[in-house]
Amino acid sequence: MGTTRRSAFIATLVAILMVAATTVAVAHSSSRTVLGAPNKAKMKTAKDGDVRWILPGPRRLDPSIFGTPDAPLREELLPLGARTVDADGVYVTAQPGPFSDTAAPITGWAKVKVRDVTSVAGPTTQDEVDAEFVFTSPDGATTYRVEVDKALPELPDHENFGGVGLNVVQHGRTGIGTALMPQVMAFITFWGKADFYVDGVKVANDRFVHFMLTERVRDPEGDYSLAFDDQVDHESMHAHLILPPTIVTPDGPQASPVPTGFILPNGMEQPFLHIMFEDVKAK
Ligand SMILES: [Cu+2]
Repeated sequence: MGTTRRSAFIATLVAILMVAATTVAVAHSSSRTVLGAPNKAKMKTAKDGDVRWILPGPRRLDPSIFGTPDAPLREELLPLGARTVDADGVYVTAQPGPFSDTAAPITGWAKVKVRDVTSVAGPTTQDEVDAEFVFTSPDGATTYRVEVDKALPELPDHENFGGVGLNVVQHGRTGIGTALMPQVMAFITFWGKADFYVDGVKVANDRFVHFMLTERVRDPEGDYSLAFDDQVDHESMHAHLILPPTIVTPDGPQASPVPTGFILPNGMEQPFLHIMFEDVKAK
């Protein structure tokens, strides 16, 4: 091979390698970003739509996930000590919580904008959340505002897609989020850190918040009970905002009741918020 031909050969080889490298880069720029990133989504509710406050109560246990009192399944998802049989013989959680069949109508609205860049949980995230939720207490006496502008890059107990996920299946037996919710398609989901206002006064800047726009798991035309896996309505959507009794700290999430000021019939202050928005538009 002459010098000229050898040079041409090497130049061609370099060109081929560069094209190959570029193709790989375009196809997927990093192992921790979603394909086609950034992916964006938006959701907003009607101004005077159907909004409901979930009251604490037992969660009926789906036999397809948890089995029956005589033949329990999946203790890793819910220990036997956290299960009981109620006065009517129904297999339920031993403690009341945010996944009950009881709700009260309230007023409110929400708007959510997200950017999904990071694909999986890790020490940092490029995911972005810009969300605002305003709603009243069941007696209408108190107005709450929840503002979220930070996605949590990772959680100690399960995968969170870097803070924002789009079109992901979660809950049920997926291991992502509580098994007390049925398995659902979440078109938008995020875990973030929120500022929390009560009657216009900022009372916290570190509340843990989880949001999902999902397939319907409660029927607003029916009794509004929480569906089992085989009852999820795959044809329509609604949105969930949940503030568990948890704050975000530099050492990770820690237990801390939400200062709702809402006193339950037993004299206790409700320590969480679980708000449902039924009239949603998304793109
Ligand atoms: Cu969820």
